Amino acid sequence: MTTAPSGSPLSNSAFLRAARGEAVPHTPVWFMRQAGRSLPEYLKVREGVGMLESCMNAELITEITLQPVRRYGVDAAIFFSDIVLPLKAVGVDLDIKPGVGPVVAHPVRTLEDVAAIPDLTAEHVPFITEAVRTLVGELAGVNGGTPLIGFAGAPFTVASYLVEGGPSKEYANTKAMMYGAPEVWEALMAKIASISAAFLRVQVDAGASAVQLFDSWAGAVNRDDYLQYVQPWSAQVLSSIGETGVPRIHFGVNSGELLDLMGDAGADVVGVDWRVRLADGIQRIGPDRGVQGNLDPTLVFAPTEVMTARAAEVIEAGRAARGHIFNLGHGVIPSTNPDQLARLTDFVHAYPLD
Ligand code: 1CP
Repeated sequence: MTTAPSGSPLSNSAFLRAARGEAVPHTPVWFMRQAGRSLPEYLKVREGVGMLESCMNAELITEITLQPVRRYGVDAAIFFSDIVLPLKAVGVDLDIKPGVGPVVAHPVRTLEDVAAIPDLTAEHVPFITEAVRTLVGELAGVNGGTPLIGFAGAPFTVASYLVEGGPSKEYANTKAMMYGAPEVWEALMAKIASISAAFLRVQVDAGASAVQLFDSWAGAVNRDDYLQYVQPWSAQVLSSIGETGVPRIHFGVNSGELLDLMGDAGADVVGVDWRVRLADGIQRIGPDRGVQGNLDPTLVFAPTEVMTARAAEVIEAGRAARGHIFNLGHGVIPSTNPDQLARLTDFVHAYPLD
């Protein structure tokens, strides 16, 4: 339990202040998937190194996590890893294929399949502890103290890869299990909740200042199904680190219909997808939680003045929230020009809040 002591420069960073709903000197900004993807310096260090291999190498994790912080001066670093890394670490046979994503060799369909997945302990991921510790030390000296965000995948989204065997559009097998084999579904969700909670705990114990739970594909279910089959397990993950006091961000794509429920799962800050007007998102989330988001990630391909005009609208709308962390409404698109993200960061930092 290593939350930054209150009053410390780190604890006073714009990112952590906004996450707690406190006044900020400028709107804090970071970008989902800012590490990796579009950066030439990332592509260079990844040459000849597989994705999972790089996620298990503390030196590479540290370097890749720091790259966007150096380049953009963003207000937070996101730990370089993947939502399926903890599964790999406990021995699930999977790979992350370039241009595809996570691919699971033997899709999970039965209680026996679930029972064969071990629980995660810190001993499975020593490279995570080492990388987080190094990063927290390095980031303390960056821009007066830059927080590190740890992350994990939420049970529904991780389950979708395990059950489908890879990326999916309809989540048909996942939802077939959810509706048709509730005992298998519960066992699987309980297993992933335990693994994701342990993965977050390792990162927080090593010094991460905040966490984000990615339920990227939760928007595939309606409100009633979310309440019955998804939310209890995400709530379990979020509450498991509640006592550490680190802010918890919860995000899903296409989650406009679920924003209040994702907040109720136990988030301090709810990430808003770019399809939702931020003002509407704030209404749905309510006054007790902060918001993160939500510029359309394709706006970086527009002329700079169009992008910044839209960013200004997002910042203005964000003022109505209990706290606003500027971000894109989903991850950085791989073909993004890093210079546009640099301009966007500078614009958000310079935008007057008085
Ligand atoms: O800034 C960062 O990039 C931090 C590291 C990070 C994060 C936070 C990676 C590295 N992945 C993630 C989270 C993640 N992984 C999510 C949630 C965020 C989101 O919605 O974008 C999801 C759904 C995944 C699964 C995943 N891993 C996909 C999506 C596949 C699909 O279903 O469409 C993909 C393409 C990956 C591979 C991956 N993860 C990360 C990188 C840099 C890559 C590319 C792999 C490569 O370079 O070979």
